[in-house]
Amino acid sequence: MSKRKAPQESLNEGITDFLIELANYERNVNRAIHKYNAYRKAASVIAKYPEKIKNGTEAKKLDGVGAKIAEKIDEFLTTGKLRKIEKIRNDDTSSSITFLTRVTGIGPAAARKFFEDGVKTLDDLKKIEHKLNHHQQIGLKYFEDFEKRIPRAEMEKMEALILAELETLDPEYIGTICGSYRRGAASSGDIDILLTHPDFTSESEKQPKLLHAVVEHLESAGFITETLSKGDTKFMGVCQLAPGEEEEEEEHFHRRIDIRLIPKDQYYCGVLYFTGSDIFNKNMRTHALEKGFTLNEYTIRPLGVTGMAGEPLPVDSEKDIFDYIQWKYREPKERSE
Ligand code: DCT
Ligand code: MG
Repeated sequence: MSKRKAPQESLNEGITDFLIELANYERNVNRAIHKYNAYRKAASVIAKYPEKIKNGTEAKKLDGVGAKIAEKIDEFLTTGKLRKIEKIRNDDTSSSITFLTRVTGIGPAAARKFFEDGVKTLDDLKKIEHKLNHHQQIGLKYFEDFEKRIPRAEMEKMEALILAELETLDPEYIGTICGSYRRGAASSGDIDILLTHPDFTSESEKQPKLLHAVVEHLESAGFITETLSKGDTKFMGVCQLAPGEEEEEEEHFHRRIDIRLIPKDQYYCGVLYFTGSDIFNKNMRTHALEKGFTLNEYTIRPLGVTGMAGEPLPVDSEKDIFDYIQWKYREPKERSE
């Protein structure tokens, strides 16, 4: 999961920017995930709105914008700022915790603990480097690189490299780069790869080798440079493309990469989930429930009259999942919400 979302470019950028700032504050400082979701949802629906919003009443007509957010929009539009945001920015606790959570490996809880121990800045972290775990140390080492979004052209090169390596290793591998890249985004925060192989199903034995072989292969190719964590089904690490041939080529920074090995029968539920967006996933799950199905990153299951989930339904494509819940298929590019 990437830490920094792409800024929302729209006619109402001022509004969406402050909503995203409030969302991050609720998640990182207050650990109020419902408020985080509410602000994200409002920002996303406003980003898609084709007109310049004139006041809170107009915004309130949109699904996901309630009275409190409408009030904030009015304050922002009349005064050009928001007192709540000013207060958050000037508050030492909030600004320090928000900053610390930008380091990969530091979540809201760890950030608060560091803050309480007087650790507030990058320099403070460097001084206590020996107290950080390996993931956090790498997060600190590549802090500047990980803050940068990955241009689509570079994502395309990495996709080509990864898929070519899979093909060499074993042509039976199936790999998909999911996340914002699959949704057609101009830039991505990280690389989210899903991997499967016909030999690996939810009925078969675990096959960590299928994942580890790919990781080792990408390491010897010089592409994967660091490991943050490596389990039987999930690898988290760092990668970097070799410098390009052409002189005017953009510099290649270190990037965050996650690789997940998924049983073949669960692959398309996984691809759907990890393509997102997170808001689209929530809406799709809600619709699935209305139609009597429970959907998660692994399976889709029918709900019985008692509300008990039945056996997983067979799935051979993303389209199958849309069909079960009687929803019109949406291409990845149409899944921002
Ligand atoms: N996801 C989700 N709910 C979350 C987090 C993630 O459903 N709370 C899913 C949807 C997107 C996918 O996982 C990958 O997560 P990110 O990398 O955080 O999102 P992204 O859309 O790829 O955005 P970015 O370009 O910032 O990486
Ligand atoms: Mg991503």
